[in-house]
Amino acid sequence: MPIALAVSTLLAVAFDYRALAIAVAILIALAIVVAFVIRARVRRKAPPELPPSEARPGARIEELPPVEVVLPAERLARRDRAKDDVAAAQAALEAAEARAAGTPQARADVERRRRDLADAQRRLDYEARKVSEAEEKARREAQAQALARREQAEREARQAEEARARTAQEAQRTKLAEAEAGRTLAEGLAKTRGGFVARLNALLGTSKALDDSMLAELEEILFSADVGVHTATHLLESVRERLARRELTDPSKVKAALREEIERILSLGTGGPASEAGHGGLPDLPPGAAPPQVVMVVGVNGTGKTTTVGKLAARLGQAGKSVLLGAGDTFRAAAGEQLDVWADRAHVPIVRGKDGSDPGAVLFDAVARAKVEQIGAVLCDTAGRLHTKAGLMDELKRIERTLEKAHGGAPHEVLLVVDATTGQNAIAQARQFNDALGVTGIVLTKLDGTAKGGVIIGICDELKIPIRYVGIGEKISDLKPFDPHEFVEALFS
Ligand SMILES: Nc1nc2c(ncn2[C@@H]2O[C@H](COP(=O)(O)OP(=O)(O)OP(=O)(O)O)[C@@H](O)[C@H]2O)c(=O)[nH]1
Ligand SMILES: [Mg+2]
Repeated sequence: MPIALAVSTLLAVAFDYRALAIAVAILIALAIVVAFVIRARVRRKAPPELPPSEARPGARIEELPPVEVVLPAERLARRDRAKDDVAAAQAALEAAEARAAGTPQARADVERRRRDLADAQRRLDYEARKVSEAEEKARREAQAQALARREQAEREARQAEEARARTAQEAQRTKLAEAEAGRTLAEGLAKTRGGFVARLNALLGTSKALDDSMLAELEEILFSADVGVHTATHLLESVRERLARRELTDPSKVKAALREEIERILSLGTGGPASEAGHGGLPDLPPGAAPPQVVMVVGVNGTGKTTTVGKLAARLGQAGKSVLLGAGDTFRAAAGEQLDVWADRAHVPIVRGKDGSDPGAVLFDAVARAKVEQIGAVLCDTAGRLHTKAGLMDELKRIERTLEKAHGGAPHEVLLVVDATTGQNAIAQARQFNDALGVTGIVLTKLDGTAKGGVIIGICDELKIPIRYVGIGEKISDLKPFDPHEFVEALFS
């Protein structure tokens, strides 16, 4: 319009054809108005752009369950109305064509009806598309819901299955524990009780008079009781002193005095609170020390180190402590596998290295892992060695230093495992290991298999190192925290 006006004005100024310029301007303006009207009409009737149909991302068609789809009634009604409109427009067109008499007015009427029919058809296409899109969307949603319901049901079934498996496992474990229920301390000490203790009972359980021959026999029993010469002398002296003070008037009193003295000796070095209900067992970490508690298990070949590590892991685990095993015996072939089996039985993790690898490095890794995973205790198995071989003892010292590097203050416990069946040799071993490493506790194993259990009295008397546990069998529960009173009761009962 402004362009038309400008053109006519220019023409008028240039040629002074005023009337011509005005007419041209009016014609141009009219053409523009008509163009606008037509465009507006077309736009009003054109179906709007449709959004792309939605698809549920991630869902695979084959995993979607079949569903029934319910469409909104209003959407269907609109499509049906559009269908009716098409039919009506079609009928109107046909009527107009039939009426057409060749007049321009009739032709214009037919043209108009054709346009109406095209519009109605477009509208129907649009509504039909909307219906199928709505159908697709509703189907997807219903499928998604059905899928979610199915997944939920599967999840619940899985959880129920896991719970059933757990219960079965628990039952299995209980059965295993029952089957493995070790012997009592009294049963474990049966052989020792049948040895020197039985002889003591036979001698001192009589109503015979206390005379020199009885004392001579007592001396003979004590000296052959594997308690060691030093301790046997000590026990005899204590009896003689009390006899001299006339405190012991009959054999039963001598027996009671001996029991008392043995319990006193066994209590030496056991001072300080221990983690297992106050008697025996592994002591708690010193105040202020950060976990993990690192326990290094040492001893000569075959004393029961690996077995003790496994049994101890099970004990600590049952007491609620998290435990990790370090397979520091990389020397003996299959030592790692042996500890693996114990880790399985005790349900604790294990860090192993290759056979022949550096034991210090394996144990360093074990402690590092325990720190990262906040595990309460690391039990480090080591290769058995002769206490008389300096080179082998030096290797243990190196491992001890490595543990200290891995965790300040470690090892918190150096447990020496000694085999009770070796009798007096156990005392010699304990002395050598203590000199090299500073042993903090002793585990006396295989008490069940020997009458030489008296050695425990000699170890306590000579070395003053606390006995932490006693091993009384090969089963997982055959490791008992050492309680002097309980021990003496079991020995003399
Ligand atoms: N009867 C009995 N046997 C035990 C006891 N403790 C360990 N044993 C057995 O002693 C044998 C040796 O045990 P290990 O744990 O392999 O001994 P180790 O000290 O690790 O041996 P090395 O690694 O070769 O030095 C195994 O047959 C154990 O079952 C116990 O308290 N009583
Ligand atoms: Mg071993």
